[in-house]
Amino acid sequence: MPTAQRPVSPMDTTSATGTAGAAGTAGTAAADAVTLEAAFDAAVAADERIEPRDWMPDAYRATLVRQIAQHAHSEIIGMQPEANWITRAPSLRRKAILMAKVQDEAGHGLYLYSAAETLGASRDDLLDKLHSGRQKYSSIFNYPTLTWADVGAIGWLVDGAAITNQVPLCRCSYGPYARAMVRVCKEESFHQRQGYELLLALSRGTEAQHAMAQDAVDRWWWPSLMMFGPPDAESSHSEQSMTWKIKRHSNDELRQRFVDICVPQAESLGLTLPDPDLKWNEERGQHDFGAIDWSEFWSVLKGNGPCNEQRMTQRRLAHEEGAWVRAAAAAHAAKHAARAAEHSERKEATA
Ligand code: FAQ
Repeated sequence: MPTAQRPVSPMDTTSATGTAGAAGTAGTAAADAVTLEAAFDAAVAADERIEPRDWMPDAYRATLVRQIAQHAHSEIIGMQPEANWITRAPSLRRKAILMAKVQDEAGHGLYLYSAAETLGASRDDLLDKLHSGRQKYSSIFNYPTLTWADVGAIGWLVDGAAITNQVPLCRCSYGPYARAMVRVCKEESFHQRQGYELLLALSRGTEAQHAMAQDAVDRWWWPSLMMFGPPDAESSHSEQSMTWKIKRHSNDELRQRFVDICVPQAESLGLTLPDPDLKWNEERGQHDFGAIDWSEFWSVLKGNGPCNEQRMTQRRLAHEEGAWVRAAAAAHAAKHAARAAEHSERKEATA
């Protein structure tokens, strides 16, 4: 059923069925809810996109706002670890690339906040929840960038993991999120390649440069695997999110896919992945890999990672320091709206 024929959002539910108007008994309201839910389920089952004007269950909306907000927060907090190296990039070329990449991450945050707004969320409220610790951002950004090689490891591994997770999100059932992901993935692909190329240059450089690249990979490998979220058995949202086709694959499936992609790439880089248990399993047609330290993951989520405090302090400061930009943009928009209104009034008067 095309989107246009589906029941529309809560504000318009009376027009959706034509029966729950002023008279609206409890019985008809319940019947309407069943109809609305059935239409939603049928659309999801048929792989159709749910659009902002469509009716959707409250829990579907809340799940999307939670995930999209967490994703948006990750993008803007994720600017910090790499921004740390912009002033110290070893060449103008590397500096230009890194600046473009960090700006892209800001842009991803903006697309994602806009996608959350289509669900009725307010950007101010989401940022407030981030700043007060009521919403999360990705665990990965609580690790420090100690050397220049970390910029390469983030590009190769962190952006690589992000792409593995986000390509299936291009088929997410919620239209605005899926469409935002298409552009984000194109940019992440550039990010992943620049990281790989940076690490390759270091790996093929002097002995000290090679060691620096290896050290960065050693530190970023396990946190990158944690990015995919807890094991399926401990993932509270996966089952429902997969039924709703928000998520298309489980956390463990995507993590396995990422490991299988990285192994040959590490070989080409001339670097080793820091896992003695990593080996090809002929029977499964996939790599076996060692146990992930989930206690570290949960501890980082609780705020005890190496950089949680620093990241949040910096984020709150950036928000405070940006207050004048938001005020100026709002004043500019108000001035334009007033001028446009004045213009159309004058046009009407002279017509
Ligand atoms: N970090 O039930 P599940 C990037 C939480 S973007 C922190 O499995 P779900 C680009 C989860 O929220 C990186 N928390 O959850 C870039 C839940 O807690 P809650 C961000 C995590 O949602 C590169 C609880 O654990 N990407 O890197 C994490 O079904 C370089 C139970 O988990 C996205 O956000 C974690 N890693 O699956 C930027 C992608 N994992 O909310 C700058 C979109 C789980 O109940 C530089 N998100 N939790 O309190 C997703 O695909 C999903 O949300 C998952 C988690 C897969 C992350």
